[in-house]
Amino acid sequence: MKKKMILQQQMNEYKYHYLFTSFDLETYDLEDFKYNFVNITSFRLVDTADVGVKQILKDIGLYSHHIFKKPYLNLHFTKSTVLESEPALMFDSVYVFAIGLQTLEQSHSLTLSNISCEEENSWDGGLSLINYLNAVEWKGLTGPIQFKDGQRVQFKLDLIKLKQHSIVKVGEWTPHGHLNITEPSMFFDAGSMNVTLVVITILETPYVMMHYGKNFTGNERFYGFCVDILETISREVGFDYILDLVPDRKYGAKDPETGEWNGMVAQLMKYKADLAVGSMTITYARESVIDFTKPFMNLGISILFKVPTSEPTRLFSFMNPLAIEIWIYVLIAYFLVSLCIYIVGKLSPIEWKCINACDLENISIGNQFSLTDSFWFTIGTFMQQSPDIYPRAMSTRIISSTWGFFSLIIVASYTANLAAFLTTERMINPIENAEDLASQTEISYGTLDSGSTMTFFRDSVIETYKKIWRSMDNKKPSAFTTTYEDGIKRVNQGNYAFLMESTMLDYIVQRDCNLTQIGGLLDTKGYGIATPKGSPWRDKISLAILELQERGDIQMLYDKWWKNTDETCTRKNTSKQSKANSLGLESIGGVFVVLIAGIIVAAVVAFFEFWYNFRYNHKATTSQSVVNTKYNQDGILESDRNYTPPDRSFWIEISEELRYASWCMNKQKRPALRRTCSKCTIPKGQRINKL
Ligand code: CWD
Repeated sequence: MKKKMILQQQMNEYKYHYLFTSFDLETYDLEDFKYNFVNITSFRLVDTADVGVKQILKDIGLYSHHIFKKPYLNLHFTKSTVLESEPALMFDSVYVFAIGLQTLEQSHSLTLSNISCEEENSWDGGLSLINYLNAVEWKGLTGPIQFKDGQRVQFKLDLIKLKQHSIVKVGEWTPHGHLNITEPSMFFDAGSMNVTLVVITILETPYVMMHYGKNFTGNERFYGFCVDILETISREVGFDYILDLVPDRKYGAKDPETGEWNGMVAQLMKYKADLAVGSMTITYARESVIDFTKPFMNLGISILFKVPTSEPTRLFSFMNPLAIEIWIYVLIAYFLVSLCIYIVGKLSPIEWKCINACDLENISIGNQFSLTDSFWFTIGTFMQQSPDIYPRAMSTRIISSTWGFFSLIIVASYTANLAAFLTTERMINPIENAEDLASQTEISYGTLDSGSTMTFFRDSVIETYKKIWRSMDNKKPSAFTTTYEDGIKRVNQGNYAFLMESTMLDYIVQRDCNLTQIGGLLDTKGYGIATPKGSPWRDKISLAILELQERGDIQMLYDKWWKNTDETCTRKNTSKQSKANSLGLESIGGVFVVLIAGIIVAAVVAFFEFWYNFRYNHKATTSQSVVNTKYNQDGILESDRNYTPPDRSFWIEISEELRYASWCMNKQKRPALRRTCSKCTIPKGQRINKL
C-alpha cells in the first residue's frame, strides 16, 4: 500500500501494523507516521551505527572528496547518514572480488591470453578465483561476509521498528540463531508499556494550581481538580507523565489573519506534548487540528457581575405591589363606575323613591344615587365598607356586584403582594441578561484572552453576541484579560461584567459574596483532555473518563474542589426577590374586563327598565290613577295634580332623562317623564288636593 493511500484512508493510527519488505526503511520519509503510533516493522541490512560501517563510510567520503572534491560519491548511493542496501551490497561484492583477485594474483599471472572463436578454452585461473572468493572472510557494509559452496552464509539482519521520534533496533535475525528480539516491550500495546508522556497544562484555580518553593519539584508542584483526574487516568490507562506549564500561558486560539495557533493547541500540533490537561474547552475549530477525549465536565458561558446594591426605601413604597398603570386604571375605573351608577340610577325607575309616601299632601319622589352619593357608594364598596345606600334596581345591583368583585380581587392582590414586598429586600439590577449587556454602554465587559469564550463571541452569528464582540474588540483599554483573576478584579472594582465559563463562575460566587451570576448559560459545551491528531491515547483516556464518570469519581473530585472547603461564603437567600414583582396588567387585567362587561350589562338592563316604565306610564296617564310629579325649587319631585305631562316619544323621554342626569344636581327642572310612587295608591275617585 502506498504512503498516500495510507494517509487517505486514515490508516495511520496505532491500530494498524505494517511490515515493510524492503531493507531500506530508514531511507523513507516517515514524518506522517511518526507521532501517530502506527506500527511499522522492517529488516535492515546496513547498520549505520556500526563502527566498521562508519569507518568505511568515512573512507568513501575521504576518497570522493579527494577525487571529485565532494564529500560523497554522487551516485544516489547514500542519503545523509543512511545507506541503501543495494549500493552497499554492490560495494561489498566488489570488495570481496578484489580480495579474491588479490589472493589469486599471488599464485597466478593475471595477464589474459588471446581468446579463440573456434575452440572452447577456459581460463585456468577461473576455478582458483572461485575458490579464493569462497575463502574470503570480511566485515563489509552489509555485515560479516562468509561463503560456503558459493553461498553467503554469515550475515545478519537488524529488526527495526518505528518509535515515536525515530527508528530503533528491536532485534536481530541470523541464519543460524534466527530471530532474537532485544526490545519485546516495543511489540506490546501502548497501555501496558512503561511510557512517559509529556503533559502540558495551564494554571487555573481550582483545575490546576501550583505550589511554589524549593520543596516541590517535578509533578509535585501541581495540584487541583484536573491534576487529580490526570493522576487517576494515568493509573487506569497505565502511563507515567511529566507535567509542565505551556510556555505562553494560553489555551489556544487561531489568529484569524495569520491562521496560526497559539497556546496548548499549538504545542500539540507541533507534537511538543502528548496531552494537554486543564479547563480546556472542546470546540469545533480546535477539534479540526487536534483531538479531544470525551468531556469530563459540562459548562456554558455566563455573566459574572457585582452583587447589585439594595434599593433605597422610598416614601411611596406602598405603591410598589401594583404597577403604576394598574393604579391609573383603578382610578379611571372608579370614576367610570361612579358615573355609571349615577346615570343608571337615574334611568332606573326602581331607584326613585317616594318621600313622605303616606302624606298625600306632601308626597314627593327622590333618587338615592345623587352624584356625590354615587362616588361615596363606589369608594365605600372599594374599601370593603358597607355604605348606607342599597341599590334596588337590577341594573344598579349588577354594577355594584361587578364593582364589588373587582374591588375584592384588586385589594386581595395588593395585600398579598404588599406582604411579599415587605419581607424581601429589593435589589437594583442594571442588567438581567446578555441582551441587556449588549444594549447599554455604561457597563463595560470582556472575556479571557485567547480562550474559547473569546472565540465564541468572535465566531458567533447571533446578532446580540456579534454586538458584544464588536464592543469588546473596539474597547480601549482592552476588554480582554490575560488571567481570569484580572477579570474578577475588574468586576470587583465595579461597572464591569466578565463573561466567563459557568464552572469557574460557580467556584467564584461560592467564595465571594460580592459577586453574582447574571442570567443563565449562553451555550453548552464540555472540557476534555486534548491530544495530537491521531494519538492512540485519546480512545484509552476517553474510556477511562467514562468509567470515572459512571463510578462517580469525577463528581467526588468536583465536590472536593468546589464544595468541601472553608472558603465558601454564606449568602442571604435571594430567591424570593424575583417573586416579589409589581403586578402588571397581564396578571390582573382580567378583572378590568369583568368590570367593563358588568357596566355594559347594567346599562342594557337600565335601558329596558326605563323602557318598561315608559310603557307603563303611558297607559297610566290615560286612567289618571297615578300621581303626576314635577320638581319643586329644592329639586325634589312632587306630585302635581294640575300638571299634565306632554305626550312625547320614548327617545325624547330618554334623552331628556340623560340630559337631566348630565346636569348632575337634583336642583334642576322637572324631567319630562312622569314618575309613579308605588306606595301612594289613591282610592278611586279621590284626588290630591294640595301639593
Ligand atoms: N477559558 C475561557 O475561555 N473563559 C473562562 O472564563 C475560563 Cl475560566 C477559561 C478558557 C477555555 N476553557 C479554553 O479552553 O479556551
